[in-house]
Amino acid sequence: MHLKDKQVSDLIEKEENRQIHVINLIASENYASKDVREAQSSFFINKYAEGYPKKRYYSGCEYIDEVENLAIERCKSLFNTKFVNVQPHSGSQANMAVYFGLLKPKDKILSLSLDHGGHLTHGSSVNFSGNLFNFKHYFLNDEGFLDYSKIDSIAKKFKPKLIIAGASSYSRFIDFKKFRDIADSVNAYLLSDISHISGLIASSLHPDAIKHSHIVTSTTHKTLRGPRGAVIMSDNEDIFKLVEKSIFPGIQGGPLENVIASKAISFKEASSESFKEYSRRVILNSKAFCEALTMRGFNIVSGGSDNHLFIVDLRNFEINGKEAQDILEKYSINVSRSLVPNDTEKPWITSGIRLGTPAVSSRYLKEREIEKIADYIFFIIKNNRNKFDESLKKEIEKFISQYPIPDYYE
Ligand code: DSN
Repeated sequence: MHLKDKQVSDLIEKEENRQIHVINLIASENYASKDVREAQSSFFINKYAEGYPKKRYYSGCEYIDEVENLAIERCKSLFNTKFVNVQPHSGSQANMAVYFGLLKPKDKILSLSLDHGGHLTHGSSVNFSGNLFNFKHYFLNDEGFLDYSKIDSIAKKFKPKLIIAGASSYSRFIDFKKFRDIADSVNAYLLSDISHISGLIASSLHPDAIKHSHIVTSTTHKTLRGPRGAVIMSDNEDIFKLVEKSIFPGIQGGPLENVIASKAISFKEASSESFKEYSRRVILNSKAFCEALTMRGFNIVSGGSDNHLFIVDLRNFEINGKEAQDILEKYSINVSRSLVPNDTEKPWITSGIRLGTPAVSSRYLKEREIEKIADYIFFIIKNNRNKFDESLKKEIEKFISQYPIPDYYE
């Protein structure tokens, strides 16, 4: 991309070059197609369209309405659901819209604890959610799995108005039906936040959430491989209407229609057979990665993965999550530090790292290459106190740049 503004143009070029030469294991990142990228820089960027299709506060919205309706219809068909809002700018705003639409400040919410894999917007004390609502958390059991009978007994005592199923660092299948049964037994709403796993659900490779939930939120840029943004889905019209009103006029102004155009493209891409094949590869790679790291002495929380990510508990390697993230970054491997269950380190430090396979699978890496990456990680972490090895960094960059970032996925 060449812009007239040379300073910005240079930075864009540098970032492209960085992405080409980095092994990206950040579980929440991916490579959107060229169509998804380019629709964001289209003329839709110029348009104000507060409101919804056919109910806008501005004139000139005929094509905006068409593109937003197209995104809605494609999303409905992809997830087999009745009502969709494609306007949330982010997963955080989608969750905020649900809380504000269905609850009052100080209402009780039950969710997964942050150090066991939850999310900031699921009640962290440093987030609006934890400040405005009364959260209680459930935890993983000692084996690193969700314990549904424990969640049920906490729900019975706490009597929340809303239960959140969903995580940002949980490597196992989530049984949304069991969550719904628990929610029904205490007369609570069930919000399923499928931000991480929505691409796998769309590919029918993870148990469904939509039909079991009152309301569902998801980002669009993780396993779904679309633009940065989010959607809200529901099969219940009354609940959906409350949440829709909460997005606009409740918390957002003008929708980003250029991003909505990109969302429409990504929903079509995700409904293809090749996307299903891609999702299958994501999971196979994640399982292969866990095995390869386990063989090299790493401890994986819960012992493995059913989805696109997993958490490595680094305590037996005597390195914390931040140190591991920093040293791997020096060798052009991107990971995210992660709390492990019952972590004694602060969230800025952590005792683990989260690894994910959505991005490397988009570059068509398979088990053999994953094993090689596991070797690199083992070698770098084991020798982290040694002198920096420039030739190893060059080798890693050469290795990953043999797998181009695709413009299109066939
Ligand atoms: N930042 C995202 C993640 O990495 O999981 C969640 O918001």
